[in-house]
Amino acid sequence: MRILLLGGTTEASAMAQTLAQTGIDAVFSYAGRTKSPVQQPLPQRVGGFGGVTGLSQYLNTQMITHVIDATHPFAAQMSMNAFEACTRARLPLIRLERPAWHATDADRWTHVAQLEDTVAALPDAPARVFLAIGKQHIGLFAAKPQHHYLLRLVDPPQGALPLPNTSVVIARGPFDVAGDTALMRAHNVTHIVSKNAGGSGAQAKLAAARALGLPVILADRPALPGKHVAQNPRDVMAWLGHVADRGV
Ligand code: 3Y8
Ligand code: NAP
Repeated sequence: MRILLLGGTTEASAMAQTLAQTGIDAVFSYAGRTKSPVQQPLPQRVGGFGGVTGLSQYLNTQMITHVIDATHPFAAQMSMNAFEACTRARLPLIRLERPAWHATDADRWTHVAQLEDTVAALPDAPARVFLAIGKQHIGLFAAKPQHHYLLRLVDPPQGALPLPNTSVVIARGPFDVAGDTALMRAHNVTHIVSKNAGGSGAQAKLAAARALGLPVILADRPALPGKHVAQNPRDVMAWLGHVADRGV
């Protein structure tokens, strides 16, 4: 058994710990989005594979027997490529994914179908918007330059930002409620934009918004292919054991 673990999330790091403890032959894969990703307890590779073709070649040359897709729920391209490559190679694939967040009565959430729709959900009158969505999609908000945007990024931005009126915070999660509440107060935030990432690493801002009575615009996650989905490393290990029994 030789496992490819597609990582980049808290769940992937927990999965890596479990695999390392069991001594199963596995390799951890990062996209290379950040300058210095967290070191994992497994051999790791960094960078894209080169689409489905590149991933298929990797699976073959590295003699991978199972793929665990523990990428972020919004890392849809990687998940689609993994599904396509594993289907072609007839390799077992499971997605390790955390449940979506659900509002309580105390929350002021507006759900939109996808990240691109969050812009239209912002008001026209100037506001102070906490864009807690990372770096890759902030260009969407150039359509509403009248707002002040608080950006939280993992690494300092290279070059000019696509928005005229910003404050930038460089921080890597997981985040806590006290920190996110203080951050929103310090920047007089009036609106929060977030992905429905689920999990614990990015949840603090929702609790902070609830405490401050602030509205949250939440993008639903994209639909992903594949029928095997687990919500914790233990279920993935059971699936591995099960699949191994069938001699797959
Ligand atoms: C490169 C690996 C671990 C994993 C930690 C989780 C928790 C902290 C919260 C906010 C939201 C956001 C962002 C976020 C969180 C965890 C997890 C998570 C959100 C690292 C990491 C990589 C990335 C990539 C990065 C994206 C960005 C998204 C920031 C490491 C730290 C906003 C997602 O600058 C960039 O280009 C950043 C790109 C993809 C989303 C985007 O579109 O910009 N994650 N995040 C992974 C790789 O190279 O393969 O550097 O150590 C991992 C984590 N980020 O092991 O504990 O599991 O979700 N990551 C979102 O949820 O909306 C921050 O600020 O409130
Ligand atoms: P994406 O849009 O789904 O993927 C874009 C391309 O990045 C993929 O086609 C692949 O390149 C490469 N890639 C993505 N994840 C990879 C991995 N784990 N190992 C190797 N290559 C990978 O992905 P993304 O949203 O940019 O996310 C990139 C990384 O950040 C992932 O590890 C993800 O788990 C992590 N992350 C993302 C978010 C988010 O909000 N999207 C949040 C937290 C963490 P090739 O086509 O060349 O193979």
